[in-house]
Amino acid sequence: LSSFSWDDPFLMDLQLEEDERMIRDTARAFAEDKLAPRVENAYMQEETDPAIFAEMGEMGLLGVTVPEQYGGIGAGYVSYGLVAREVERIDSGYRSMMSVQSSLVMYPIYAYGSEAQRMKYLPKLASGEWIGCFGLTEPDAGSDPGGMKTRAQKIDGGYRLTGSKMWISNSPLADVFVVWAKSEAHDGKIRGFVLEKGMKGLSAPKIGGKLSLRASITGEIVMDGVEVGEDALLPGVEGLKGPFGCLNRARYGIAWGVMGAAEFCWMQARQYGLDRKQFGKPLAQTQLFQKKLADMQTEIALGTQAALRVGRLMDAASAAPEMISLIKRNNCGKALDVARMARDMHGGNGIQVEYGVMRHAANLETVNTYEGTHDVHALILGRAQTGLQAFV
Ligand code: TGC
Ligand code: FAD
Repeated sequence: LSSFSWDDPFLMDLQLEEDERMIRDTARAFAEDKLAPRVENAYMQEETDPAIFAEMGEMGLLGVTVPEQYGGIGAGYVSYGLVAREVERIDSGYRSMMSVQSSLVMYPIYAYGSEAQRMKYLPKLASGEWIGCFGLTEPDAGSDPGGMKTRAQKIDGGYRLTGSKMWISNSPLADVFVVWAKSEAHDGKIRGFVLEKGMKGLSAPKIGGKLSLRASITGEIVMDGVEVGEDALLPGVEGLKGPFGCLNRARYGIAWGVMGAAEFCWMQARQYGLDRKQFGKPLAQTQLFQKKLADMQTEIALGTQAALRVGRLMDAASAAPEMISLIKRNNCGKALDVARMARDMHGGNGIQVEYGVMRHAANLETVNTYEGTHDVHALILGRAQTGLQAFV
């Protein structure tokens, strides 16, 4: 038997290909150099620096799975997951910015768009020159997106869109809006449209006052009779499987990303326990502290290993959506537990911004809720094993 690597219990490093390690290391260096120095201020001031998109684009971190001819780097889903983990190690909000752009804006344009749409949008989204957002959720349709009210009415040469979207990451900064609407010309089926900043009737006010994900801007999308041409319709998909096809990718990335946030909290808690003495000995020398560290290590090791397994299956085109529900739900819930535990293990210091653990815990509340809540993913898994639909 070989010796144990406490910080890489199942030797994840050895399970990665050389190019995957390189992409991971690039993402880690970028996250440490460019994102870490900004995050405290961004979080405290609730400010998002739009320059981050171009900086990510320059490093090839936007749309990593998109082929090179459209500006991506044509890498696999394991690489995409590794990027998410490194970015979210700094902040879930930064990973949110990256994953919306990659999985929820570039992916649908690539997978469902015309060649003209791909050529027009993908290179500028990959470079970060353009910022994208994805509008599915509405004020009265969150877990149940099929209940959306946004309508696309047929007009001469195109469509008129009316409705409003709520809780949309990146929207106040966005140049490109992928929105989902029920289209009268397609028997009321859900279709995707690509809108652009500056269109008459389109606005995206910021939602302020968030106590979570404060480094990532969130807004509404208001469509007051926005008129678009036929070329705004995504021709390749109809029905809820359109947005869900994108969400499969983004949820998978989240399963990796939250493990990065959890690892940060675990490392911080371990170091704090080694440095801080109470009752004449390091906190890390107490049984309760060590039990918490063991729980963190175990959940993170199992969660990352499961994410890698699903990533390999995605790269082999053999992953099922339910597998993604399982890892999105489990890894978010476990990361939230780890972050809350790390906050507690820091005592009073745990509430201070400079230790980072409470910021991560607060962020993970959102991540546990968006892209399908913890309970909604339980219902997806419950349906898969009973054949019984519990949503309605
Ligand atoms: P249901 O009857 O189950 O399915 C309707 C149609 O959709 C298809 N489908 C899928 N296709 C591909 N992948 C999946 N994962 C799919 N899930 C469903 C299904 O086959 C069917 O197709 P067809 O052709 O037969 O019509 O739909 P339902 O209305 O009963 O939905 C149930 C439920 C709860 C599972 C679903 O609505 C759900 O997942 N709700 C959660 C909503 C959600 O995830 N919203 C995310 C909004 S975007 C976001 O949060 C971005 S944050 C990003 C960031 O900042 O990082
Ligand atoms: P609800 O659906 O009202 O759920 C409230 C509670 O009820 C939850 O606990 C839920 O689990 C539970 N519940 C719901 N239905 C059932 C049921 N059938 N059985 C049992 N329990 C149930 N959306 C986008 O489209 N694009 C984005 O970019 C985006 N970014 C976001 C960024 C942030 C910061 C946040 C907070 C949200 C974002 N969202 C985005 C929206 C997000 O996806 C929704 O908030 C999420 O899907 C939940 O919907 P809801 O908030 O309407 O909650």
